[in-house]
Order: sequence, then C-alpha cells, then structure tokens
Amino acid sequence: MEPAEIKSEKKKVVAVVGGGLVGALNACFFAKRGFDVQVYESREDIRTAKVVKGRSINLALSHRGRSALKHVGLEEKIVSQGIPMHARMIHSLNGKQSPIPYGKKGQFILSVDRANLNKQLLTEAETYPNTKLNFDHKLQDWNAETGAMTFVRADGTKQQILADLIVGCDGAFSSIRKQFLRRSRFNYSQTYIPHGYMELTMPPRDGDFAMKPNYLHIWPRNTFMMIALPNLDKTFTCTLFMPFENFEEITTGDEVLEFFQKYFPDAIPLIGVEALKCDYFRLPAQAMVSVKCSPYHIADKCVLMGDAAHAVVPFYGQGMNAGFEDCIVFDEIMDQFNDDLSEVLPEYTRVRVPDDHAIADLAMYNYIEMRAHVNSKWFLFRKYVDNFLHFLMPRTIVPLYTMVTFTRTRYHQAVERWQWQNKVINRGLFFCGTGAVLGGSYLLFKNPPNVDKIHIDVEKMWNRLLSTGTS
Ligand code: FAD
Ligand code: EGU
Repeated sequence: MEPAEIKSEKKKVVAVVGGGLVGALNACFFAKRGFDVQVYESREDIRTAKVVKGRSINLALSHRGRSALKHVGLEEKIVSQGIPMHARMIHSLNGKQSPIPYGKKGQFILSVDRANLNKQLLTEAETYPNTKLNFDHKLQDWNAETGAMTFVRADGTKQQILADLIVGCDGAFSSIRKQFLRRSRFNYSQTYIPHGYMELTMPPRDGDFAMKPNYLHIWPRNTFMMIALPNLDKTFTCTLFMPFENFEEITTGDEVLEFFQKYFPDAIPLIGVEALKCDYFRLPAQAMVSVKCSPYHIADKCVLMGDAAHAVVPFYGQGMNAGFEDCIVFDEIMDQFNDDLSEVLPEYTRVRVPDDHAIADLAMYNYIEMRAHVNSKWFLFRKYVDNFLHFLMPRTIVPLYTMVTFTRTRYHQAVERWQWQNKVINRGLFFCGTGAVLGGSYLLFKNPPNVDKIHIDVEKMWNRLLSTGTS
C-alpha cells in the first residue's frame, strides 16, 4: 500500500508493529476506539501456517491479563479454553507432592496455550472492519522524524508505509526500539541471566494426565528448577531452568538420565526415558533477557508496549500479563485525554514506567531468591508463613504474589506495600525474639545451670532457652 492511500482516509492510522500476544490485543483496543488499524507481523499467519509446531507451549494467565481480555470481550472464551490451576504442587526430591493453594476457593490462575491465544486474538482483531492484518511484513527500519516505516517481505520486496501513530509490540528484540536507542536521554538496560530454559513434553498416561492437572507443578532445586503446566490435550509442558554451563555439561542421553535421576527422579517415568534422552537434544537451551527502558514514547508518533518496552524474566509468570495491562492503561489514558496523542504518550510513559520497572525488578529478585536458596522445604515453609500471616491479619498482610497475581494493584505500589509489610513482620519477630530472650534469661537466672562445668555450647543454650521458655 502506498502512503497516500492510507493518508487519504479521514480516520487516524495506527500501525501496530508485531502481531504477537500484545500486538494482536492492542489492535482490538485501537479498533474499538475507531482508528484505522494496520497490524504488521513478520511471520506468516499462524492460523494458516503449514509448518505447525507440534508441541504446545503454555503460559500462566492471571487477573491483569484477564482484565485486558475482558475489555475486548474475549475473557470468557479464553478462560473456557484454559486449565485452572488452584494451587502449586511442590515436588520434593523423594517424590513427595505437597499442594499450596494460590488463595481462597475460586482463586486460581489459568494455563493457556500460547498459539491458541494468539490465534484467537488475531481472529478477534479481524472482526473489526477498520482493522487489517498484514503478515509477512518485517519491519526493517523506520524514521523517527517522519514516522516512515520500511517493511521487507519474504520475496525480498520492500514497502514504505506511513502512519499517524506507531505502536511497537515487536517483542524483546524490538526493531522499533532501535530508533529509541539512537536518541538522547533514552535510558536502556538489558541483562541476560546465566540460566537458560528448555521445554520438554510430558505425554498423557493411559489416556489421562500423567499428574494432577489443576496445579502448577514445581520442582524447586536451588540452581535447577522445573515447572510444568497442563495442556488441553492432556500433556504437560515442563520447563527446565538451569545455568547454561550445566546444560552444556550434559552431552549424551545417559547423562540426561543421570541428571534427572539425581534431581527430578519422579519425572523420568512420566516424561519417558526414551523421550527424555531425545527431546533434550532437539533444541538448545534458550536465553532469558530482562530489558528496562524509558521513555516509552517519541513525541506523539510512537509508543512501545509489551516485551518491546519491558522484557522480564519469567519468574513471576507476569510478562504477558503486564503487557496486556499496558493496553488497558494506555486505553484509560486515551479516555482521559480524548485521544490527544501529544498528551497521551507522555502521560503513558509517566504512569507506566514505574510499574513495568517494578515487575521487572520483582521477577529478577525472585530469580535470584529461587536460585540462591529455594529448595522444596524452604518454598513450602515460606508460602505457609505468608499464607498464615495473611490468615491472621487478612487486611494488614497480603502476600506479594497475591497482589501481583490476583489484583490490579499498581506493581510499584505492591512493592512498596510488600516492603512495609516486611518491616512490620520483622518488628513483630524482633519483639517476640526480645521477649523470648528476656523471659529465657529470667528463667535461667532463677534456675542457674551447674556452674562447675561451664563450657559454652551455643546450640545447647538455644535448646535450653527454647525449652524453658515454652515450658
Ligand atoms: P512477543 O510475544 O514476542 O511477540 C512479538 C511479535 O512481534 C512476534 O509475533 C514477532 O514475530 C513480531 N516481530 C518481531 N520483530 C518484528 C519486526 N521487525 N517486524 C514485524 N514483526 C516483528 N508471561 C506470562 O504472563 N505468564 C507466563 O506464564 C509466562 N511464561 C513464560 C515462560 C517463558 C519460558 C518465557 C520466555 C516467557 C514467559 N512469559 C510469560 C512472558 C511472555 O512470553 C511474554 O511477555 C509475551 O509473549 C510478550 O508478548 P509480546 O506480544 O510483547 O511479544
Ligand atoms: C515460570 C515459568 C512459583 C511459567 C514464581 C511461583 C513461571 C510460570 C512464583 C513459566 C514459581 C515461581 C507465580 C504465579 C508463576 C508461585 C508467582 C512462574 C508461571 C511468585 C511456562 N509464578 N509462574 N510466583 O507462586 O507469583 O507459584 O514457564 F516457581 S504463576 Cl518462579 Cl502466581
């Protein structure tokens, strides 16, 4: 299409670059507002693609993502095609499984199929007469002054396209963002973590799920971790997280087996010995990157959303959810400023940057925490403590994951509240601790130990303090 053709329309043209999860959803939001929406996606249409990837890859969808889907009337449909996960199932090394609920009855997250979600969003976007999907359009370059974009197609042909607003939804390695990087006062940081991930499929057993389906299965092993989410076809997609150097140390099928024998023995019969030996080498481990930047906009011309603005490591299950929430936040600001882009774009940056940076930090924090000391016992203990304190003081102490997963509390406020709660909890522990020490000292004073053979044994002192303190 020639620029003139688009410009001749009265409606403002919004070019959404990237037809992934956030791009396709954003197309619906802009179409609803009456813009002329053009989506440009580098890949072919995944709904009609001949080479279909056999495996299903899934994602955890929670409240923020669902809220965004609700805005475009897709919530029920997507939820009905998802599998509710009411609890985590923690797999200990000895094979013991312990469930920890996510919340009260009726509070759950959903395992949704990424490809299916993307297809449904594209189909929904297409139902608007003012939306056009352009597949096989790869953005090669664009000009931040004029807003002119150059797309290349599989056959090598190039096209120049103009739009009133460019919305960069082209993922963690965004081409749109490249022009931001050339500008003054643009902040940017990217960090690759030492871990990679690998997806393995756990087939159905006797025609049914090999493990309980309505759980997010977790094998926490400090530096190694595996997570499994259920699929509608009764398979589970297992994601193994471990440092690249450990991935590289394993070079033969037998070594894979040996590794699983040591860390995930209960998963071996469920994935299958032969499948495991083979699947491990099908694809190399994938990298994970965290990207933070600001501002998210250039004048009234261009704005970044989703992973293009904030790729986060997957250790909070929030990347897509945050990207979907970006669309709601932008939409609300559009309402507030009557679609005046010169006002809306700076306001969007002002409002959204602190929240996206907060979730990027939280996800990275959780990665470091899990890697440092989260084995199954510690994970269980921490979640029990969190849930117990919430049970005792439901209004004062709300677990961080609850605010992140089941509310639309602004991410940066969730972090502030969490830090405040930690202070309260630590003070509580401190007072209990001082109380115990004072009480214990008093009892020791009244019943002095045998002074003849004093030798200081800290462990014994503690045991004594504890037993006298509680008796
Ligand atoms: P993408 O999904 O990457 O889509 C970008 C699109 O842009 C693609 O279709 C691409 O083809 C297209 N594109 C790229 N370059 C160009 C170009 N030059 N021209 C035209 N088109 C282009 N999030 C959750 O909420 N829950 C989870 O449980 C979860 N689990 C995850 C597990 C793993 C292992 C990983 C890695 C991520 C996980 N995420 C999860 C994060 C989630 O995958 C991303 O946040 C989400 O896919 C971002 O969507 P997006 O549309 O911004 O980017
Ligand atoms: C990682 C990879 C458990 C899908 C964080 C919890 C994730 C997901 C947790 C992946 C964990 C970790 C939370 C949810 C979710 C937990 C959460 C992580 C989905 C703090 C497909 N994480 N994930 N936290 O609480 O809030 O259960 O690949 F192991 S869902 Cl790392 Cl709620």
